[in-house]
Amino acid sequence: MAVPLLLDACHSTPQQALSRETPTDTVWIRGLKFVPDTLYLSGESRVVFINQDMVVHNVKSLDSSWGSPNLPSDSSWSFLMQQSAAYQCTLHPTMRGWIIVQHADSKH
Ligand SMILES: [Cu+2]
Repeated sequence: MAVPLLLDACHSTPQQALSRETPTDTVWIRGLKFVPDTLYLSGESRVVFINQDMVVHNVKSLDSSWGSPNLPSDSSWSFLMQQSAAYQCTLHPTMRGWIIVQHADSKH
């Protein structure tokens, strides 16, 4: 009898708390491309990479400061982006993408 209430609470609150704290953006991996290849973030944001291809990909920054494990088809990986970065799939080095973190406190 208490179960429906519990489920309802789980469904509504954590989701809202998450989105208020950290905006989330998505980069799709499809057709041997990162889509969008350039992602603009207004401040620090969590980025989810979703591999929609039939082959394994990964996501690694060119300066090696962060990177995903190999991502099988239909899997995803997320990372909190704090600064701009260029990244690639090391399995397919022609696959390149860019994260641009725009900070609101930029000086004039
Ligand atoms: Cu790849």
